Amino acid sequence: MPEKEKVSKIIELNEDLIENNERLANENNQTLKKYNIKSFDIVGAIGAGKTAILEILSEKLSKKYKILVINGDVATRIDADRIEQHGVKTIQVNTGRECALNSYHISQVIKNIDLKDYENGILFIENVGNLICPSDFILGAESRIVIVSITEGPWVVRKHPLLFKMSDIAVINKIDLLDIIDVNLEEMINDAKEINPNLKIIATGAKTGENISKLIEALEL
Ligand SMILES: Nc1nc2c(ncn2[C@@H]2O[C@H](COP(=O)(O)OP(=O)(O)OP(=O)(O)O)[C@@H](O)[C@H]2O)c(=O)[nH]1
Ligand SMILES: [Mg+2]
Repeated sequence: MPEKEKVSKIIELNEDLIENNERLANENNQTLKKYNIKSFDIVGAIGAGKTAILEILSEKLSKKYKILVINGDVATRIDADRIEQHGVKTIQVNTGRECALNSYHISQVIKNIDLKDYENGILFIENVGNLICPSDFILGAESRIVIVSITEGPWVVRKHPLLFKMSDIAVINKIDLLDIIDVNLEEMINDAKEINPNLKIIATGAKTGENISKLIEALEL
């Protein structure tokens, strides 16, 4: 096959993949809505604090809501175990060579559990730590939260516009380290606003608990 045809075949395959993913994501969304489950897809850089934030949210919200966390991780269930220590049920999905969850993973999980157990509750999905791969694969959650931290450098927002465009809430975490890391938080916030003027942006310190209540407000929980 000539090189040009090969390339267009690959593009076609990719488009099919994304289209199929979207179709299944819509089905997931409908299923979750049927049970009135509020769902959040949490994406972000490796080590930005996704699990740390989920630990605090689990602690603060589990008395008010039934909560399920789906943890995407390449190989381990370290994050799921951390979250379970806060009395919240988790389901681990190991993605192996895949650098993001996709809607098939989520559909398999929600098909194999009794969603009635989480009726009127919350589903948090922690995606695999990655700022690139998840942008192509929506999961069917109601809202997407992107989490970065100041330790990824002052340009982390600007360098990953797609995820910020596709998200509803942006969290800039680890602000307890502002004194020792040379970044301008205002500039990072402005970068995010410029990319997506509709974003709700919260700067948090998961270690200290700073602004977690603002995040809960932004999540409307
Ligand atoms: N100082 C400080 N450390 C934090 C904060 N949030 C998380 N950490 C630390 O950063 C490290 C990574 O945090 P995780 O919560 O595992 O990050 P993650 O985004 O879930 O990481 P992956 O799932 O591996 O992508 C841990 O050692 C946390 O204790 C924070 O707000 N401030
Ligand atoms: Mg994690």
